[in-house]
Amino acid sequence: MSSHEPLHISSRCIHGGQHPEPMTGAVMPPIFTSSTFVQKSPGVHSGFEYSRSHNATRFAFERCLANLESSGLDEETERTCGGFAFASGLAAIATALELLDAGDTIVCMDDVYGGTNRLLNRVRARTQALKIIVVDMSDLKALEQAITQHKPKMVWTETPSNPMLKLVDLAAVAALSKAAGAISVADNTFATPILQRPLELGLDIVMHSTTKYVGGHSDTVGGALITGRSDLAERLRFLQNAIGSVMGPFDAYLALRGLKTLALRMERHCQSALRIATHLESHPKVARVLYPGLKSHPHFAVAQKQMRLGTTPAGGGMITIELKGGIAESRRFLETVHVFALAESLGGVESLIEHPAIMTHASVPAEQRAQLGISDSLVRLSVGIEEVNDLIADLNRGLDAI
Ligand code: P1T
Repeated sequence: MSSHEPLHISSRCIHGGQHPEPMTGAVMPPIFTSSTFVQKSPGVHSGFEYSRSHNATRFAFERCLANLESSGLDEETERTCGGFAFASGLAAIATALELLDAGDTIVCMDDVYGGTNRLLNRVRARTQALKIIVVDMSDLKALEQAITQHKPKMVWTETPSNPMLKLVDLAAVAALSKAAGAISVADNTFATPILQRPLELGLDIVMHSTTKYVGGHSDTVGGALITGRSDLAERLRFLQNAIGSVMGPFDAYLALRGLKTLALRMERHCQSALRIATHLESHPKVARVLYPGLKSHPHFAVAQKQMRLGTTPAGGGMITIELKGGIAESRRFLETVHVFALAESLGGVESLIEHPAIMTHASVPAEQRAQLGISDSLVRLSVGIEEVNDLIADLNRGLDAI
């Protein structure tokens, strides 16, 4: 089913880029485990040679995600598909960075997943001599100035950002990058294509940790890149195969299965997160609530414009709070809650909670963490799809223990 058919996004989760399996008519693609494919004569084959390069289960997932992100390149022909699946989110990021040459400059959002920060500053600055300019892109003037001054080859953004949930105006990032001849990339892990589709706003590449909402069940690790530009699709297809950090067929099966319910899950994540954020905002033990769906969020206007469930603005499933107190209070709170599991990661059906300074963002230098506001009293919540009153009761119990 192609993107030319005017299906709603929730139907595209199920049908986007999908066709019955040609031999049996199976509605879901089988898990193709074969590492290699027989040839009639050297170089004469059915389009499938070797599973790193060609895997039909992975292709089905790549086409569906390409369709959801409005790539326009989601037909069942390997040459044109605009979706690429990797062994992890970081493997996807690492492959995207290979679009750059040694010594190039990248302008990067200041608040990004700790692993993204680590890969750029502690690996690629050394091995690829990348010059990394860090900017708070919620300030468009600062972004414009950085682009003018440093002439980057790539602009890397993340919105909502991890863990401070800052919002970046994607249409503005796309326009500024394009004018400067830079490739623009948006990490869309937190919003998912249900809430925001960066390619429709002019971005060149979308990145996902499919470990999170896309997979949705905390049972697979994966990543993806999606583009609507056929020149970049060709280069990414080459790099995906040449570097080889591909998603395996079992993970592709789980990720595709996860996509089927993405729209349904996001609706519930958003509803419950808004209820919880509103509740926490008036709780005496909570100093500050950051949630893009609350009027008090500093970038509420961008959220209203950019993140939507259908036509209704929506804030997503992630909430970051600052507790009153320090590390002792944070520990007591996190040790007491039990419906929220204390664990890294996010975006699964189960609610997760974590301490960014000690857990997901420990690899960010302390000075940069302090600048960003990643303090000892900061806690990040991934609101799952359990009954919301159970979640509120659990958080109340934790806050009572402080
Ligand atoms: O973990 P991996 O699949 O390699 O994805 C990395 C990644 C990239 N981008 C964002 C926005 C992410 O949140 C992540 C992974 N994040 C966590 C594990 C976390 O708990 O924040």
